[in-house]
Amino acid sequence: MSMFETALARESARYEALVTRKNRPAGFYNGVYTRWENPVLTRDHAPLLWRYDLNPENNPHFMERLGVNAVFNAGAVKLNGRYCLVARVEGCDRKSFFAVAESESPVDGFRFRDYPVRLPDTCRSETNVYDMRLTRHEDGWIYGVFCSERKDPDNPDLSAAVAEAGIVRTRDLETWERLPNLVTEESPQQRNVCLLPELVDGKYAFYTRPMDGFIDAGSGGGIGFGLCADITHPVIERERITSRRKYHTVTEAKNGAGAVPIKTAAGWLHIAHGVRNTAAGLRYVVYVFLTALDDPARVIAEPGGFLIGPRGWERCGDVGNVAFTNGAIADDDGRLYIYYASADTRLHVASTTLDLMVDYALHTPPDAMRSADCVKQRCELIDRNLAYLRR
Ligand code: M1P
Repeated sequence: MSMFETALARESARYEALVTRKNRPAGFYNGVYTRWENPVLTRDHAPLLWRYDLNPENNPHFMERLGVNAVFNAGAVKLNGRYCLVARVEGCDRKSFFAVAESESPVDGFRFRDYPVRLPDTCRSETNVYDMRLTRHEDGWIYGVFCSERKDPDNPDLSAAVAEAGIVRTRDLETWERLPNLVTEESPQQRNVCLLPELVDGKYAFYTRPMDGFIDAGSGGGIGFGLCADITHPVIERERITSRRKYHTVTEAKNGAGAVPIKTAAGWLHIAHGVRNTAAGLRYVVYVFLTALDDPARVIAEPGGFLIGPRGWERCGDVGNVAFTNGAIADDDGRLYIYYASADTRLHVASTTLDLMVDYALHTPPDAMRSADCVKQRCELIDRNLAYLRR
């Protein structure tokens, strides 16, 4: 066999072993969710087709021509009985794009389709796209809302950028119609925007994230909420703040929508992200809150602390100390799969149920906001436990 044939056979076998590898629960317990041992998507899940020139005449050394650096932050939806993830794939050239990976199982067996998503290219200055949230809307479309990023033309700083919410819609995750980017009249920048599956007062309802700049939330008070009458000319005139950023909590520096909110009998379940500053940089975690069914902007429960924080090797990667979600799938039987990425590098799954998440949301105490009050909160739990154990 030629060197080319040997390498192709070896890499093909390695790829098949990876995508057919069975997953199993990891040794982590908190009673709320199960972490699974293997990531569901990694850079190694990118098909050889995308990376190598498979013609030995062009590529006698079987060299990777277009490398993939990371596969992470995925929107999620169940379609035709299959678990579908629209992942953020980042090439070695730093540009991100979207690609659909699907499986019959929620926890393993994900394979990418042959081609990445060919997003309609409607704006020449758009440089990077990422983090699509998929909403199966009551109007019959599946919407994808994502970050559309371009260089800030008014700022000579090479890193100065402008983030907006791009919108596409599809019925099959194959053909995508692009709509104009969302305009939020009160906020110059937007990232982490997602669309509620139901109309509110006959309008399309978006969770937004008002920001002053590309990185800093600045005066943006937290996760916003706004209505738009016409999805084909999407304009939000006014944003109301839902889950607020607060001093000395997991959301102090920033927060943002995560998975598209899921309707439960107790309220809309939000699995969002919160950011704090540390001496080692920003730390991203996944946290939860519920909003009212009759007013999806009104928070009715917000457990203190985080649901998923980066643990063990999840802390390591391109952007360390990041746990981030933008997709979850709730099955008809109440099982829930939260797809979360670690360190902007790979995608994991955590499994739970809607009942467990509602119990978590309603019965986890809120943040007591001060060390002294947190100690009181913990001592009350210990008191109750000791009284119960000694009964
Ligand atoms: O690097 C961590 C995350 O940073 C951004 O989130 P935010 O806008 O809240 O800072 C996003 O770009 C996200 O993709 C990334 O995972």
